[in-house]
Amino acid sequence: MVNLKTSLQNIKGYVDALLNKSQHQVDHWFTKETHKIAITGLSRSGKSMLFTSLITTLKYRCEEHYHCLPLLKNLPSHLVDSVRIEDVQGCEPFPIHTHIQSLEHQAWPAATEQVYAFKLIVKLKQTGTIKKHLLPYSEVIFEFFDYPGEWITDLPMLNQTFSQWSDSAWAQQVAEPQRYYAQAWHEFVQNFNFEASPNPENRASLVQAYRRYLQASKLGGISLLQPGSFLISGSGFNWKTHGFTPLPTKVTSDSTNPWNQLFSEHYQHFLMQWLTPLKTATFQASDKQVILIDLFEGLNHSKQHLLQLKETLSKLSQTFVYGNANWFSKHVLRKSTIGKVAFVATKSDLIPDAQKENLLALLKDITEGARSQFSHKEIEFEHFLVSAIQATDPGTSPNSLRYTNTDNQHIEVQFETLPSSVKQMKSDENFPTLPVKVPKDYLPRILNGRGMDRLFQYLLE
Ligand SMILES: Nc1nc2c(ncn2[C@@H]2O[C@H](COP(=O)(O)OP(=O)(O)O)[C@@H](O)[C@H]2O)c(=O)[nH]1
Ligand SMILES: [Mg+2]
Repeated sequence: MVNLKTSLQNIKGYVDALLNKSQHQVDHWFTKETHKIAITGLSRSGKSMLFTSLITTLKYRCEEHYHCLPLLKNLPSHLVDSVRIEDVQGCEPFPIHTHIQSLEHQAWPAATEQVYAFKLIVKLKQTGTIKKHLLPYSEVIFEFFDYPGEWITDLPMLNQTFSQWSDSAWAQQVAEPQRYYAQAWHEFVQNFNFEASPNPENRASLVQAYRRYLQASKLGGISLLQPGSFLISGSGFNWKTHGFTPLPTKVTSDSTNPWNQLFSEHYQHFLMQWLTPLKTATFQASDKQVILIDLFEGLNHSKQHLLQLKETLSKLSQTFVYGNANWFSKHVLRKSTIGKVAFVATKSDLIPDAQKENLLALLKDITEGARSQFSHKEIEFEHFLVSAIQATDPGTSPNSLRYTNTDNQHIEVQFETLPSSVKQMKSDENFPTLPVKVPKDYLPRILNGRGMDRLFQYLLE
C-alpha cells in the first residue's frame, strides 16, 4: 500500500524546492485571478453595512486569526498570508474608516450618495501543495462597488421613451400603496395649468412637487422611485435645470404640448448625460451576482408593500443580472457556463432563529417574478439569509429576542409567526421592525454575523 503521508511529503519537498528558486517562477505558476462581484440591492437593503462587515471579517479572520466564518471551506485560514484593500482606479475609495467610526459612536453607516469602490486582495501563502488544488492563484482579487440603490432603479428608464416612462410611472402612482403617498402630488397636478408655456418658475414648482412625492414615498418604504437620482445629491445630474416629471396622459398624448416637448428633451438629456455614462462606469460586467433584499421594510408596512417589492424586483431583474448584457451573454451564457445569482435577505438578526425558515420561504416567494424572467436561460439561483452584524440576542423563549432600542432600553420582544409567502400575509397585518441601536460591542457582533461564511463560499465557488 502506498504510504500517503510519505508521498505527500515528497511532493511537498519538491514543491518547496521549486518555490525557493525564485519568486518570479512562483508567480508564473499561480496566475492572478480577479473575481468581479456585483453585490447590488435597492436603497437601504444593507449594502454598505455588508461591505463594512465583509472587510472587517476577512481582516480579522486572516490577520488576527479570529475563528470567524467556521463554515468557509474554500479559504482555510492557514493558507492566507494577508488581506489588503486597494483602491480601484478612477473611483473614490470605500469609506470603511468613516463607517467604522460611525459604528464606534453607535450609529449606522451614513447613506451612500455616490459611487465607492475597493479591491480586496487575499494573498495566499506560497508554500504547500494542497493549496494548489484549492485555489491555484497566489492572489485572489475581489472587486466591489458600492453605490446608492436609487441609481439602480433608474436604469430601466434607458429602454423607455419619455411618454412610455411617464405613462407607466403615472399608472404606478394611482395604485396602492403609492397612491397614498401621491395625494399631494396629484392635487398639485390637477391645479396645474399645462396650457401655460413653461418658464423657470412654473417648471421648478412642478419638479419640486414631484420630488416631494418621491421623498414621501421613500420614507413610506416604496422601492420603485423614478428617477431616484433626483434624491441623491451626489448624482451628476442637475434636476433643478433639467428636471422632469411624469405628466397626465392627456398631456403626454399631445405631441404639440409644450410641457410634453420640454420634458421629453430633459428626459433625453437625463439618459444621455447621466444614466448612460453611469451605467458604463458603475454597473460593469461581473462573474457573480448577489442581490440583497430587505424584507423587513415591507413586513413593517403592509402586504401591499411586499407585493410592490416583488414587482420592483421583477422589473429590475434584467438590470440586476445583465450588469452588461453583451458581456454576460457572450462570456457566461454562450460558453454554456451556468450563470449564478444569489438572492440574499439581509438583517436576519432582526428575527429569532425559529422564524428564519419562514423568512427564507418568503424570500423565495418574493424573487419568483424576477427568476421567471430567466426561465429560458441557464442560471442557477441560490437563496439565503445574512446578518452583517448580530445586533440582537436570543430571548428567553424560541420566539423572542433581546436588544437595545434607540432609547437605550434593553428589552425583550415576543414574535408572531412570520408569513412564508406574500399570499399568507393578511391585508391588515404588519410586523414592526425592531428599532435596534448599534451595540457598543459592535466588533465581536460583526465577526459573529450570520450567513457570511455562506456568502464567501458562494463568492469563491
Ligand atoms: N440589525 C441589522 N440592521 C442592519 C444590518 N445591515 C443593515 N442594517 C440596517 O439597515 C440600514 C441600511 O443599511 P445600509 O448598509 O446603509 O444599506 P444600503 O443603502 O443598501 O447601503 C442600516 O442603517 C441599518 O439600520 C444588519 O446586519 N443587522
Ligand atoms: Mg449604502
